[in-house]
Amino acid sequence: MRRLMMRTIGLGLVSVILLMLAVACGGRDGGGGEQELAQELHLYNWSEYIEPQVLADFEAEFGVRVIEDTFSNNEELLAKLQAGATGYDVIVPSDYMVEIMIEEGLLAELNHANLANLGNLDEKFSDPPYDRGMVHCVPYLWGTTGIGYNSDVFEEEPDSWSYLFDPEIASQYAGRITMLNDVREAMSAALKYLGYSLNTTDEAQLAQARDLLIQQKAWVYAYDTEQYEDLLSADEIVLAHSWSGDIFMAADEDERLWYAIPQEGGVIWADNLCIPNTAPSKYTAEVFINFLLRPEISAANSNYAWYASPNAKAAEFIDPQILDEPAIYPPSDVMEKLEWLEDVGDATPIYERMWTEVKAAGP
Ligand code: N2P
Repeated sequence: MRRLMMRTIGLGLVSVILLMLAVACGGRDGGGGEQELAQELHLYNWSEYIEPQVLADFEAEFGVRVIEDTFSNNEELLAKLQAGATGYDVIVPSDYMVEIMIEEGLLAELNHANLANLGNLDEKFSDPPYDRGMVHCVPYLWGTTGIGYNSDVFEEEPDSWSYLFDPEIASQYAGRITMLNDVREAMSAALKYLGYSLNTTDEAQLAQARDLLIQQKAWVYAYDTEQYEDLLSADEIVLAHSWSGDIFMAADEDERLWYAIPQEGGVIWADNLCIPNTAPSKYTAEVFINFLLRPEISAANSNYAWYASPNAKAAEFIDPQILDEPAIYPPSDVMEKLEWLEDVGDATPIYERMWTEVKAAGP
């Protein structure tokens, strides 16, 4: 009898502990139980990369205020997290940077139970090589890197990296060229011009790319990732190493502007919605990401930023001008010439050193 009583008390204790654990897990956004939305969501994003009305709609529907802060390249985002920034709920790194952040243990795993709209994604994007099974991130928008230009200035489309690097051509536009302020992008442009892979880890090839970028400084107005389209429109520059959508977005206001994917090929990239493992409100971040996966919402962001969408269900809501533009959704023969950036591992410090040398060199 006494043994039976002890066993009953024992079992009772186990149940109480299990119940407490369940409540604790539920409260921590992970368990699928009742979860509360935070009052604020902190988004760390690229500039002009989300339709402001989308943020207003999210705020109105969920009562969560979105506070957005912007970064200018992947390395700035990484440095911020490495320095211990803990306030961000959602960040938007590119493909190769997702790989690095996973490796460094900076990202939380997503609870797919809170992401019912994941099925809206195109199959081609739903199992990315840098994050198999979308364990950590959800693709947001994708695009290419090429050359933005003022079409009044060029009789023929400047669709070659030689416009930026060949001394005979680039010198004609001295002081009127910008390059992306982005280590992997700038090195990629130079590497492609030289005929190398943009993921090379060969130090001699990287040194050649560095030397080319240093030689080019004589004609470069600025290294910039945020205002080059405005500089084009203001006639400060005529050629800009560019991300596709930024130019098309500006071309909507100034029809002289256009964008070319260089014949030699260039970068194809995808940016992703991820949650840092220090996020104050992981559940709210997942609700936000799921909202962005709605077809109309996803399309609204493409229509605003002029980037291609990985969301198959969004297509019917995307402006045909965007869907039918071969420089936004490139045909397969162009796609074949494009290369994804990958984490270059041990070569990363070599890229960083070369880039520092470029920045430090005199014009
Ligand atoms: C938006 C910048 C595009 C992001 N202004 C490039 N990965």
